[in-house]
Amino acid sequence: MTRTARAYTNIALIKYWGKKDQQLKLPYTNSLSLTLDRFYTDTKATIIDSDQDVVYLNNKLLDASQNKRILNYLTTVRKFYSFNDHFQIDSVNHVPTSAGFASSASGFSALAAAISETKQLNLSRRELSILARNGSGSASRSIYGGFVEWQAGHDNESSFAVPIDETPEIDLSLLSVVINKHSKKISSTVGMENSVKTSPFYPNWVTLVTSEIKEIKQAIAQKDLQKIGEISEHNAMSMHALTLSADPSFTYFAPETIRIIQLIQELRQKGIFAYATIDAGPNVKIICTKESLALVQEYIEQQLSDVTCVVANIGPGIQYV
Ligand code: 2P0
Repeated sequence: MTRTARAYTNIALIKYWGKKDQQLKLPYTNSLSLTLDRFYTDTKATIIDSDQDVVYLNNKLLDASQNKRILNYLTTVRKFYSFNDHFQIDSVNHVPTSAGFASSASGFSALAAAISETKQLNLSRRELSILARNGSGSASRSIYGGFVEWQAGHDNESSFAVPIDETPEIDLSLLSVVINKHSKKISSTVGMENSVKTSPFYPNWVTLVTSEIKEIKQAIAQKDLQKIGEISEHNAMSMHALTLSADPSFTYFAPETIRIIQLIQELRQKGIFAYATIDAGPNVKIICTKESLALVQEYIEQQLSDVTCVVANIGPGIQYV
């Protein structure tokens, strides 16, 4: 019987922001993430007697406009491994949009693993990471648990994630602060492309990431929480500086995003451990310790009424259930 693949989402501490190859999703820089335990996607692939794939997401059949990206991906996978089978994909997302995380990382990671399982491709985790990357860049990292580095590479075979520490004994929790009023967002694919093409600071970003990756890996090895927090926050702010300095300028920040950044600075002044990281959206993820978590959540909820807080801890790599 075919097993269902389960992949967890991840949060980048050193962000992936810019591709040198759009088709293969080869990034300009390495990136580094933490896999989370609360949010995951379960995906099963069944071979069907048809010349078309069908995709069910959360038990609903997707129509042509909704599943285009997944169908293109399945075509790519067939080409890679030279087979002609078509699939019924059953995917259930346990990444509620209300938790403020994108589901493409866990989604394409679970899909790559589900196809590998059904077709008995016997892929190594490195090969799975490559396959997942072709669906969505950040999915390459969700193959592994804990701290994970995606090595940029220079072609399809050399761009994959590697585990840094899959079960780190480190006192880190993540508080996702979701801003309930949302404006329409620019997809990360488009946002990063505009940043690469038009921000005068893009070459500096590449240099910065190279040094911050080295520094954060050292901090992880030394379990230096404060350093991990400082580097992560600086890296996230630098990524968002690329959007502001693009032409035309754009931002993922909402007014509440700035407010939360200020609150985090106030918390630090009070001696409470809290550092911000922000992806391609207005929500703020706060890196906390187990001790600071409740204090941080209480402070944020006191100051802001229309936000939802969700807690996640360090999570595992790909699993089969
Ligand atoms: C990251 N993000 O490292 C960065 C930080 C968002 C901000 O990876 O175009 O959905 O499918 O490769 O993986 C989101 O981008 O983009 C992302 P594609 P993806 O997590």
